[in-house]
Formats: sequence, structure tokens, C-alpha cells
Amino acid sequence: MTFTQRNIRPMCNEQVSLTLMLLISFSFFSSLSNAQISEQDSASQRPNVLIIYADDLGYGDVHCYNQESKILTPNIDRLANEGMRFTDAHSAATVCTPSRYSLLTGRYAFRLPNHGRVFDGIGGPNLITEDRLSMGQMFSDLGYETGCVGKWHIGMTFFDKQGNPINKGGPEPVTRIDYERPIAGSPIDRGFDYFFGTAACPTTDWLYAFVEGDRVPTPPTQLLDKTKLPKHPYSVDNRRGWKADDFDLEAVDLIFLDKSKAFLDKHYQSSPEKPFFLYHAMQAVHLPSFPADEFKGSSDSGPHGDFIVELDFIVGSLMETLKQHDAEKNTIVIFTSDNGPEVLTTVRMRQDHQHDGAAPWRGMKRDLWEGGHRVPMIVKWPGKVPANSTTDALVCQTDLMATLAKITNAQLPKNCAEDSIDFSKLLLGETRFGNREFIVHQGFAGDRKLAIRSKKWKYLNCGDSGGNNYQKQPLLRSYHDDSQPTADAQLYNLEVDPAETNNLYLQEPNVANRMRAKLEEIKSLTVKPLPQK
Ligand SMILES: [Ca+2]
Repeated sequence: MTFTQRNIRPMCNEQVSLTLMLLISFSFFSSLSNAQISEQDSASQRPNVLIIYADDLGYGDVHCYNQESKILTPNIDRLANEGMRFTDAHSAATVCTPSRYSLLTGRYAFRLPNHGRVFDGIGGPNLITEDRLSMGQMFSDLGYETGCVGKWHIGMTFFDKQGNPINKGGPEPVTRIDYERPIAGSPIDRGFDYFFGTAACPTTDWLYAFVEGDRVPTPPTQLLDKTKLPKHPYSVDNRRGWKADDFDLEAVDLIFLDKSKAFLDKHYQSSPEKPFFLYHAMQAVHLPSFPADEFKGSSDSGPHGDFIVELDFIVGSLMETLKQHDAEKNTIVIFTSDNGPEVLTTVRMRQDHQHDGAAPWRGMKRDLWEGGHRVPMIVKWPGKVPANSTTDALVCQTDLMATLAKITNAQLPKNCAEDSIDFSKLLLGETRFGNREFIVHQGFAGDRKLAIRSKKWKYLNCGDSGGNNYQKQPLLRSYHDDSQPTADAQLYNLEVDPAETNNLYLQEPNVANRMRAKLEEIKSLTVKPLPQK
């Protein structure tokens, strides 16, 4: 995708404009109090923040992370050329719901009463409770205009005709929704001025309808007719739920893109003096792989390859929109993924297209091995974050909240973001080192199966993957490794064994005990949130 060159005006015109601007500014500011000036001044100096969150995009799916990748990702690669590429960044969990909760709260999801269980359909309520400061609220409190577009999947509450809350997955609860009643716990109740998206996975779950604000503008009227959808090996994980007439499963990501572009256009029309925070959470590249018509055949790697091309296009298009608004320089762009690549996608792409979305790691989505949670992460902020830089510092997506708070001078209360560690100095090139000594990884089983990492050592509190069943799942049987069936935990030295093939749990009991004790200590941390308002 090409970028439009910004118009460069001759210097003399710039000088004239500058003088005029100074004169206008002077007469404007002279009518304001000092406090107002300082408030407006600091708000206008704060950078915009755009988080682009991919779904189930593996480390090996992005070309600048995997030179062997069969799919080109020129727009994401360009982000890396213009910013900092993290090689040891982790989603806080290995599946959608807990990772998203952690990203937006700076807190590990296993601390939740339900440990961040994955919602399906209209499951809820919102896991971000009202007494917890979220990233959206943090930016809103700073005077940002805040938008959330795309897949929410952290829970919200629909109501039936009697006004009873519905917090249940499956197709039947959808039939009980009273669309005249506002939804509770939508993103607009958690610090976002604007929300357009879906309650859960847009093309997987039981409600195939868009939510705007706290309403469903076009409610579903029919059961999904799968005969009208593409049929191929990657068209699975698509349940027979209730669909609205305007809900086109193959166009979801382009609709999200249009909404984010419209949010930015409106922002620059109506409140350009404010900074913005936009959280754009894509459906791509979660199964089913339904690329939009214009991307079919755009890769040589089948529908899933085409879907990755579409995802890359969307990244480029959002960058283009920033450029159109002359907002590129003052916007921090963060691109990352919520967990590793899906099992069927990974295994089939290896077989069908010699493409390894989990490369070079062991494991995939749901697993505690690196493939489950070590994800691509790129941060761009021209003139501030060193361009074309790479870091191997250990960071977790929970850390974004404290880091962005530091950069934007937000005062984080002590009762929030307890698992968030500020890495702004690393980001701004003031140090080469991260400051995260430990990181906890959450598998598919809530708080029961966790891993902890400290520098080269990684301890898993279970003898298996922590997610997928490699013995029973047919697609995974060939990857099952039974070399140490007696060990009920795992310990790896990632420095010499990044592929996690040599379990040292029985050979290094002291290290294992130390890591286990630290994991228990981190688990037992309790922080009581207080009312924010
Ligand atoms: Ca996901």
C-alpha cells in the first residue's frame, strides 16, 4: 500500500502562517486564566495514542519477525522500520478475553474471581468492574477523546423484556434480548466516549450484530445461513448464531476500519485541540478466515494468508489516516496481538503453505509455551522512540498502562494497574534495559495453570502445555512430546533452549523451587480497588 506524501509548503508561507498563528494565539490566550492556559497547554502537548490489537496473530505471521514467512506484511514492517520492535513481548494470557482485560487494566486476569474465563456470545458482565481504573478512563480523565472500535470481548450485559440481566453464552440467550433497553457495561461505561464493535468474537459467536454505544442499531432477525459463506479448511469456528441483516461476516474488519477512520475524521473536525486515544481491536486473524472480497487471492497462501494481507492493509490504512490529519508525528502507535496463532490455523498453514505462524516458538494459542503468548509488538512515535530499533527486553502488555501513564503524565492511583511496569525509558531510548524482573503467563485454565519467567528461566506449574491437549487433539498428536511423563512441572533455560525442548525441572530443583515460590508470592498479591468517582 502506498502512502500519500504530505504537502510541503515553501518556507516563506510557513513563516507567514506561524506569525499569524502566534498573533491569533496571543489574543486568544490573553482572555484565559493562567489555570486554563496550563490545562489546555498540557492537554495539547500530550501525544495521541493508537493501539491496534490483532487477534490470534502469531509471532511468525509477521514478516519482520519471520523472514521465512510466506506472507508479506509491508505496512507492519514499515512500522517496525519507523519504530521499536520488541522480540520478547507477551500478551498477558493465551486467549482473547483475559488478554484484553489485562491490556486495558494493567492487571493479570487470573486475579479476577472467574480468572478471566473466555466469554462466548453475550457472556458477561464486564470484567472491568466500575471501581477499577481502565486505560480508557485514564485517558478520558486526562481530557482525551477516547474511542474503541472492534471486538470487545471483555463482557457486557444485555437485558430481557422484564429487565433481567442476561450474562450467558449460547444461541438461546440471544433470543431473549430486549433491544429497546440499553446495554450495561459497554465500553462507553468504561471511559470510552465512542464504541462501535461487537460483544465477543465478531464472526465466531452467537450474536452477529454490531453494537454502537450501548445499543444494537440493527438487531438480528435470522439464524446464520452458513451455505452463503465460503467453504475451505479455514472457515471453521463459526457457530450458527443469530444474524442481523446488515452484518456481513466477510466485511467486518473493513467496517471496523471505516468506523475508526470516521472517528479520527470527526475528532479532527470537532475537537482537534484534544488528544485522542483510539483502541482498534480487529477480528483478523481469528478463525474463521474470511478475508473481504478485495483480498481474496492477495497472497499465495490461501484464505488465511489473504486474511493476514487484509490485516496488514488495515494497519497501513490507519497510518495513512494519521498522515492525512498531520497527526503522525504526535501519535504513539502500538501494534500487537492478543495471543499466539490458533491450532488449526498453525497446523494447516504449516502443511498447506509451509508457513509457520508460531515460528520459532513451541506451542500456540492457549499454551503456556512461548508460542501461546510471545507476540509481535511494535511501537512507533516519530522523533521520540528510536526508529528502526529492536529490543529484547522482557515486557508484558499489562505494562502499557503504566508506560503510557508515565509518558502522558497521568497520576495512577495505587489501587490500580498492579501488574503494570513502566518501560517508558526503554521506549524513549534512555536505556537499553527493561525493568521487568518477573512475568507471569496465564494458560487456558484460569489461575490453575500458570508459568513464570525470570530472565533465562521459565517455570510452568504443570506437566503439559497449560492449554491444548496434545495427547487427545488429533491435529496436535504429532507434536506431543512424551519425553518426561513423570514431571508434573516444567523448567526451561530459554537462553540455550528457546524452543523449550529440554525440561530441567528434575535436574534443577533449587531453581524450580525458587520460581514456584515467586509465582505463589505474585499470585497472593492483593490490591483493593477503591471507587474512582
Ligand atoms: Ca485471540
